[in-house]
Amino acid sequence: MWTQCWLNYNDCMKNSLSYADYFSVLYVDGFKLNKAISSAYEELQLAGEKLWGRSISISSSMPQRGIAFVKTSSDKRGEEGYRIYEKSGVAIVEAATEAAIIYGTFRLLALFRTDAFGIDTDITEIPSNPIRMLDHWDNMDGSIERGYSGNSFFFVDNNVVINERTKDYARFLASLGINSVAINNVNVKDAATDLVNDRFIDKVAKLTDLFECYGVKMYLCLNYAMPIEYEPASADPLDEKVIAWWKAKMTDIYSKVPNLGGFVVKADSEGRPGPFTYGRTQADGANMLADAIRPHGGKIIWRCFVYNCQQDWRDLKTDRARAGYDYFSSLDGQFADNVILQIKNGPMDFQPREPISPLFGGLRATNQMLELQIAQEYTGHQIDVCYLIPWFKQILAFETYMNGVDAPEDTTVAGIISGRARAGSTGGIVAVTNTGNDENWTGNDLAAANLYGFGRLAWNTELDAEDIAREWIQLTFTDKTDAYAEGEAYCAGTDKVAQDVIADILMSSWPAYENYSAPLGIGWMVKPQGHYGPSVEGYEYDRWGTYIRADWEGLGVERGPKGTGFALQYNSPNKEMYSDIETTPDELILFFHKTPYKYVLKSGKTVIQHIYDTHFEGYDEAKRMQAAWLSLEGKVEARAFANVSERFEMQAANAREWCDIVNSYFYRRCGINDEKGRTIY
Ligand code: GCV
Repeated sequence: MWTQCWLNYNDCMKNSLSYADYFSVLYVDGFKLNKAISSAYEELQLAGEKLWGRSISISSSMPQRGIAFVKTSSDKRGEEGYRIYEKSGVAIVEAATEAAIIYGTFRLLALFRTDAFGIDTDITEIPSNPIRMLDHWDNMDGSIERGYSGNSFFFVDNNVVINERTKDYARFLASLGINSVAINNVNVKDAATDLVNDRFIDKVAKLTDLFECYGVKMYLCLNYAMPIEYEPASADPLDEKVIAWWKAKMTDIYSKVPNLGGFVVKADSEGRPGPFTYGRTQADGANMLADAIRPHGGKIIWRCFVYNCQQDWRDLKTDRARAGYDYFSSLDGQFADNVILQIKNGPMDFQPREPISPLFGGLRATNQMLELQIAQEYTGHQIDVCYLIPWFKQILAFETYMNGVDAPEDTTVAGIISGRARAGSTGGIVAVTNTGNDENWTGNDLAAANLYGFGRLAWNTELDAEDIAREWIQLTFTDKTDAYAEGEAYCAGTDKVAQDVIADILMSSWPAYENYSAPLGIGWMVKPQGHYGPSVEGYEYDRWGTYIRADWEGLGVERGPKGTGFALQYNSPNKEMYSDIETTPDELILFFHKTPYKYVLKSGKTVIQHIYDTHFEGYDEAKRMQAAWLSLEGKVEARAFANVSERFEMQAANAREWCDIVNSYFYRRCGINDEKGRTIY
């Protein structure tokens, strides 16, 4: 079996008894009782039964007391927005589409469960982002690339699996208003190419239908090089035979899976073939597919993770950070309107901290999506706790100055991807997901806060990271344990002290991880390949373009005008800010500048003292968080307690390795003593 995460209707919220009466009848006005509407009804039945022992029947008219789904026009709230309000004893979810009704139903349940619904409730929700997506890197043999929570629940032994667990996953997505999911790895290999062939297409159709019943569009990752295996024997996007082949292929796919959202494509990246192979541009490749899919209403989500992964470490001029902008900025305005460029948050690769990709704000006439990673590839493998939502908030708030300093439009990253920055554009937000078939879905129980948090933030980028965490705690830790006698607080989710402890752990976790792993934006001091644990020079003499360039005098990559020039890819005034070491924010100084160990930061500390201090502090924080968690023994359900306790044990050991190895490495390099005289080896 598997857990229900934040849909844990094991509630011990006796104070919410007054809500029970809503769970008597459901009135459906203007919708047919099928697909997402019937899923929403089913969810109400499940929750009513489990929370209050009530069963709900269908009423043919507005009841005296109950719940109602009401269809309205899409004018005010768009296709996906909804209104939740109470009117004379009836809890009403009002929306234009079935998908919006199911999102609203889950929200209504969350309001009940957090005791936040009342006769004055009148909430209108409109999603911030058109596309709110999760990308799976699941392979068809069942493995997951960068997966830290078991194997795939979509694929086993080169086959597609559809079962109750798949349905529960769809419920999780709908409960957050996630409206898109790509189920297979962007590295499309082996059997995965056949997801669009007769071998698997029926199962793809079934899965797509299942997700549709939860308001979620399913996407597939596409093997761009596929026609090489067929009669065109080429993947040249300007070759007539290739064009005709893809047109026929899309027609065939959509005749069998008419509700498929479209395709995500990784091309010309890390060994994946692409248009460069034929001397064509990324726009040539994307537009060819976009043209073929256009008659069927699908989208092409084209990734910008294109760089040379065969770099010579001796080459000090080439800078991987530049690659995305160098390849894509000159193509601005050339992409078809059903193409969306998917851009990783940073110019490198999901490090604990990076600057924001200069493509945001560099592209002015192209649809863009922000790609984040909640799979904790570089942030602790879901062994270490690392609640990423505070980091994502910073990314979204970054001001790109796309239209100059005084532009009235919202030209933050959030503004660009939502479509607010440019009339007629579309976009969205996607995360590489952290789920697998582990009992608790996410390896570490606390990592589910990232899945929940991403979904909530994707829906509303204005939400506060700590509020999201607290809501997640309230909805998740609902098992009554022996620590709570009747009449007291009933479970960790409602116990203010326990809630504070968990919220504090989550909110402290990303800064702690950054402290013990990657100070001042340096990144990449991880063990190669696996990416868990320290190896300061693990990537230094390799081909990946991921160098720290440490010597006896200092460390960091010079990316200002006298170095690789990466800083110049930003709009003013960011360009000037990052070009000058004196104005570069401390937290990114080593990303942008080769900096002497004795350089004094804006904090007043030298670089080397900052390195020592943050590593000791990070390790101390890991131990403090561990002790805080252990104080919850008996208060959180035994399984979750054991799961997180075991992982904290590993996290403390990992933090110690990071602290001692990084500090010793730099001490040995520069010979400068720690001002506080702590043990460095
Ligand atoms: C799916 C990084 C990861 C790869 C991943 C790639 C990508 O390089 O380490 O595992 O491949 O990013 O985003 O395509």
